[in-house]
Amino acid sequence: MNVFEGHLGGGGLRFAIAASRFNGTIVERLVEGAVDGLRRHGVDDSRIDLAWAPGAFELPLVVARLAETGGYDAFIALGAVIRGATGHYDFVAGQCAAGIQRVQLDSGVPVVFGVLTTDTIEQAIERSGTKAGNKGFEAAATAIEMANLLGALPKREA
Ligand code: INI
Repeated sequence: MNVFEGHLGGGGLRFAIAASRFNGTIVERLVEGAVDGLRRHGVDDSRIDLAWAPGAFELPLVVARLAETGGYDAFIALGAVIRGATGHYDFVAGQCAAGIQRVQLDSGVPVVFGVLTTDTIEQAIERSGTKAGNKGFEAAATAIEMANLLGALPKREA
């Protein structure tokens, strides 16, 4: 039996984080968590790029453009879509998730969905470095695991 899995060593890998400025105080905490997660798994700072988009809706396009370069092993999309009083929520959250999935399937490069989708700002705060951990840190670990898993999976024969 052959078993394939991705280890959590990030040395030698290259990552880009795409983050959204909307709900920026929360997303900045997610970015800090993701960078901390990458560093603590052996990723050198020189191998981490960070791009800021206006909102979560724009994240898929930013990642798609970065993916065109062919220069990254995985992407981490970070944002915070908070239901609050806005009717925008379902459109922004749904299209962001669908777009990110599309980019990773089209590009063949992992794009981790580190976008908080919560009913309240309190729930978002809990997930960005307080009592429910930091989803940015978790996203970094997932990105490393997926990059290594794809590297380990069988390749198409030439
Ligand atoms: N963008 C977010 O990242 N989070 C939100 O909660 C949000 N809400 O609630 O509206 C939001 N809207 C902006 C959206 O992402 C786009 O930037 C905007 O619609 C322009 O395309």
